[in-house]
Amino acid sequence: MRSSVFFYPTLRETPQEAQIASHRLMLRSGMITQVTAGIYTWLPLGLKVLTKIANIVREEQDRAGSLEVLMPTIQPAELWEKSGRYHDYGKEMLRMKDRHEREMLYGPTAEEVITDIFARFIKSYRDLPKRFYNIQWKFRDEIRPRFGVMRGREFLMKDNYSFDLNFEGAKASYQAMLEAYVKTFARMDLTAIPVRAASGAIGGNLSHEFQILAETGESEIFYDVDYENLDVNTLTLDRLQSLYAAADELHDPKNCPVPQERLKTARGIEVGHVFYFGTKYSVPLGAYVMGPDNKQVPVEMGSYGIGISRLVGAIIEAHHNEDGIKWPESVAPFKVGLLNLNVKNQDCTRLCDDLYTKLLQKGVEVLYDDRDMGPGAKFADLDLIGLPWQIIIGPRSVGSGQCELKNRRTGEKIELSLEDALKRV
Ligand code: P5A
Repeated sequence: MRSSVFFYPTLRETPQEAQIASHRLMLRSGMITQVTAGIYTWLPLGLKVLTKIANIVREEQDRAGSLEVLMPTIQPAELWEKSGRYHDYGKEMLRMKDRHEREMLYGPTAEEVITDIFARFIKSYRDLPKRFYNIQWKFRDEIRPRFGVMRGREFLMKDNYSFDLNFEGAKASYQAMLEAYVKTFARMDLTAIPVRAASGAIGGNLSHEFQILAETGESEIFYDVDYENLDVNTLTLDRLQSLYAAADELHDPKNCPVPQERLKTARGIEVGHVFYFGTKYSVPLGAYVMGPDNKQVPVEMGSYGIGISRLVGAIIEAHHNEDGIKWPESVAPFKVGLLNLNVKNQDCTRLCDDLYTKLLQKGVEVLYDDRDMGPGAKFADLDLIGLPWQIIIGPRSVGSGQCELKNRRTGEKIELSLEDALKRV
């Protein structure tokens, strides 16, 4: 992609409303722009990252044996009246009426919709277990939308719903999701700590939040220092239950099982939340199956969320410096930034064009800064948007055949031949 064709309206000044780094950097790099409070347009650069994150989440959900569906954003109130949540949900739910005066809502989550689908199509224990997920926009009319995409009103969520015959099965589903989550976050260069959490509006009695440690995080968490040596790759539900880590609402200093000297407290960003809630939705919505003993039983359910749009902000909080973002390669909008220091110099431009073509032929995602601008502004933009690799070519490269390769993460710069640069990236 050529910068002259692309659209990423970068800002030099820090926008007034942005209080945390990720919000500032997303606005300054032209990834998003606000439409109204808590509602954003994803511009081309931001959308590329959002899509990459969604695809990693999708791959790991598929790998964990879940089936993707796409449920609507608009739901009928009727389903929520059955589960009893229509009145309980309160002002966070955006309600509306259609032309026939039927009450509708913009879905804040989809337990009711998916349970209804299950109830209509699945009748036998032989079809269990089943896990369905979708990646869809949700709306919650948050009192205080803030920090950009971190706490939006409209946000993109991956929500998965599991259906099992009994508690043992539901536990296995919960475990499968824990494993999928650990892998998903690791692929984005994030360490997410699973902590016990209150189940709130979703309900149930077993719930964990996945928290990314960050000073600007909205949640306070408490954990045993042993947690820091936890090998998340071999995480089991039993191990998790035996170790103490809790979200703020659940932490009780009087009954805390961890001695003071081992208890740590930190701030975190909740990027995922998993729930087991048994038959809370299956009973009122009629999701029963015929069991092996020929008796009808309500299915055991859980639901599992990941804040996909929030993750964009969380990754930036974890990976940036004062100059800009430092994208992990797996989610970077482009892998390489190719910077032409002097577009008026025809020989220099020929070298750049040639390398650009070769990179494209190799399937490397590259943003080629071919704009007629001073080098200072170009360097600043490239650091700001945070592509993992920068290749800098100037008039001096014409004689020497050398260019500069910079690793955005480490800041390391090396001089090397154009061919070697091509090989390296
Ligand atoms: C689990 C999936 C649920 O809604 N039902 C379906 C369950 N859980 S949750 O914890 O309420 O939300 C799941 C994740 O969505 C993100 N999230 C948000 N992201 C941005 N802005 C918001 N206002 C917002 N609210 C929730 C969080 O990452 C949360 O863990």
